[in-house]
Amino acid sequence: MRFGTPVSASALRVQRAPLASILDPATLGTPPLGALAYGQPAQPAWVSGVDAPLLAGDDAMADFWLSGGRIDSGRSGAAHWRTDGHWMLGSIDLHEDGQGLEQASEAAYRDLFQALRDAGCPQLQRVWNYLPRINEDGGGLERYRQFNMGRQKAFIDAGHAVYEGAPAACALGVQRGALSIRFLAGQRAPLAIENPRQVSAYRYPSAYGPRPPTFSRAALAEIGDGQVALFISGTASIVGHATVHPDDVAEQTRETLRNLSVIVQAASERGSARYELGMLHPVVYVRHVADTPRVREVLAEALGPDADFLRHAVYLQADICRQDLLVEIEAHAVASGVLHA
Ligand code: 3EB
Repeated sequence: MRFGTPVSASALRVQRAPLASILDPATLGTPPLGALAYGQPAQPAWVSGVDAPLLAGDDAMADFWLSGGRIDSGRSGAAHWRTDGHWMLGSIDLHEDGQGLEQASEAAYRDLFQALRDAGCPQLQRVWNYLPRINEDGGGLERYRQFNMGRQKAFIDAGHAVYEGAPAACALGVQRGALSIRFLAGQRAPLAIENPRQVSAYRYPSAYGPRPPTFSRAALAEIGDGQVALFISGTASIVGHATVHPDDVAEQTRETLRNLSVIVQAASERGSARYELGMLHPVVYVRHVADTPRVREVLAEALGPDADFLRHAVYLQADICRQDLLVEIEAHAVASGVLHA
């Protein structure tokens, strides 16, 4: 395969392709802005690995982020980043080294915000968070809840929105390794989208932890050449603020699809770009490997066996941020249009 490059210098593109396609330099002209490789360690320096096991024998896939300009790279504390002057892609892998996950998360996000300043891309568009042992106790508080405390503190200290206007994000649990954060930033603040079926995560009651999570359900960003990107955060079987169908992976998958449909519809009302489930490039995270066939089956029943959604999907094993959640889906899509002013 060959990567399409953006028409204008300030534009951004994203393409999902087999990771192997980058190992053949003939197919790759100049290296992209960066890539997220699912289920694989980072290969060239511009690739960030998402260290969650691939499911069901799929080929290793990656999302390649392509931009028009000349690329500079840099480092801000633990954050490594690449920018073309318009867009940046960064990654942080921070070992806790006994400091506790709250402190490590605060430190990681402090470096993330420093990276945005150093690279000259002040507006966070999308964040991918991977936490080792996310549901384990971290000394009286679940580790995901510790992460939420450190993350929110760092957002506040950096002057970034923790309620309306928070970036789209996902937060998954991995078995081992470092706290891993991947992030995309640009020049203009994206338009945050909420899900009318769900309480905004940043308004979750304190029963879910002393500090709420800092993310919007989705975000829309004009990415140049008349295209608008939709970034959908990790989406699960939550209605209001409660987990529904706690012990039923099939029903959780159906509920997650309902939430995705509602987000796609809400996003289509915020500009002239029209989104449909079939346009999404999803990552499906399954807590129990043994549930994978059932999740695939339910998606095929709901969407049709040849659905584009299924053709585009990457399946990974990961823990979800609540013990009772068995599946979570995040996605992006790109469509022609402009945002409403
Ligand atoms: C939820 O809806 C499920 O902490 O950044 C989804 C997406 C979830 C992002 C985050 C958490 C996060 O609350 C969990």
